[in-house]
Amino acid sequence: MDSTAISRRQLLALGAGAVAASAGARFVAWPQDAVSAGATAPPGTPFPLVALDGKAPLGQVYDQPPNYETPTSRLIGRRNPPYTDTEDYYVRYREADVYRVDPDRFRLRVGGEAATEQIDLSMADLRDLPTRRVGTVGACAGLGRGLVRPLVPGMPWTKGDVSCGEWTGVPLEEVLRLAGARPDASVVAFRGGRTIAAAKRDYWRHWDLESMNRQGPLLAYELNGEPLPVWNGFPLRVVVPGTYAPGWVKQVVEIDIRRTPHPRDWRGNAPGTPLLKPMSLIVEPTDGSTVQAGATVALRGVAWDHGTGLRRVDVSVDDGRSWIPARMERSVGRYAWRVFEAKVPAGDAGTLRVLSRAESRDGTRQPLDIPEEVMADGVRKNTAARTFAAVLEVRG
Ligand SMILES: Nc1nc2c(c(=O)[nH]1)N[C@H]1C(S)=C(S)[C@@H](COP(=O)(O)O)O[C@H]1N2
Ligand SMILES: [Mo]
Repeated sequence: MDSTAISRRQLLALGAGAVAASAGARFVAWPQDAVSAGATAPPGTPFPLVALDGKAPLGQVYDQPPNYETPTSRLIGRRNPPYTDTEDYYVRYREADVYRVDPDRFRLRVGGEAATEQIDLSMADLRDLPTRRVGTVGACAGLGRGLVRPLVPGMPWTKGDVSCGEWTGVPLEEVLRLAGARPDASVVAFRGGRTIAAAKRDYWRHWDLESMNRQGPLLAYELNGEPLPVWNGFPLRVVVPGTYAPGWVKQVVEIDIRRTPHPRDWRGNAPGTPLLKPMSLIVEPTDGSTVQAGATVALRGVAWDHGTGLRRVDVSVDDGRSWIPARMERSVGRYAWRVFEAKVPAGDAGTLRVLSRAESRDGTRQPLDIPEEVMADGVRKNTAARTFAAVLEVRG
């Protein structure tokens, strides 16, 4: 039995049966005969584990474009915990044909209406500039989308389009300064290296400069002390600590310094800085694990916010009627996730649903469900800030 095996019951508990059924032929169906003997804990993704070149096996949510989620069992890395190991860091692309850049010929163009110069920087130029190293959670706005009912359109991620990495690169302000950014520059837009063929347009993302600068943005060329994997943006990508990752443009080749919104921003929203909402995920035991009735279950998870700092994390085994405080490990950095631990009673045989809830120092709490207005206002919105239960099987 390979490590992807998971029972149909576990799959249904995760809601992935519906995902696979509704998602159409391009999604790889879960093998009918892949029945877990219960000997090993499931990896923590309902999708088949497939390795991209240079990456570890990840949950293949979609193949082309590559959308691969980190199994929950691997969110906390082994080499430098709590950071996710580089090869396990999730992969999300809109381009089917990922831009492979010759680093010696790569140039980053920087200029725009609110800059005095237009400059082209090589990787050697960028490496000569001052560096910044920062640990941060990177989270897709679609985190958990495939677990939301009713199902909403978009990649049906479960709990793995999120990771925590330590990034090294050039502070963005250094590059803006070299291009002579004017005092009235208010928007910065980034372009990814290749036109998205299916959409026939470039991946431009714009940010509000002032609020982005408060997060300490960088142009990163290393993840966890190693050159970026192609799949995570080699040779250069945008990283804005404490924010959702859609605007962390990978293979960034152009920066446009502006006074007005970029006309071709991918989403067409007003330029902003999408701060991470308080969030937590239980990573151990993984979904579908079996525990003994009457036993005490040791839980481990990760929790984060946009840099305010967490006040507490609590867990619940009664759908939020009562809460048990979790113990938090020390913070390794304001934007990194924190590991928490708690013990809960397994209770009687059946299904055990465990909730976790993070609260930041400013009093903001992770909601138990998606706020009404988000669901009402359209399905493509951010589904990422809510509670996703850990679903365990209690054996009598
Ligand atoms: N060039 C490019 N950059 C991109 C994207 C993309 O499709 N193309 N996707 C964005 C989205 S939606 C996310 S969530 C993050 C994912 O980063 P990762 O693949 O390194 O985890 O990259 C962002 N940067
Ligand atoms: Mo994303």
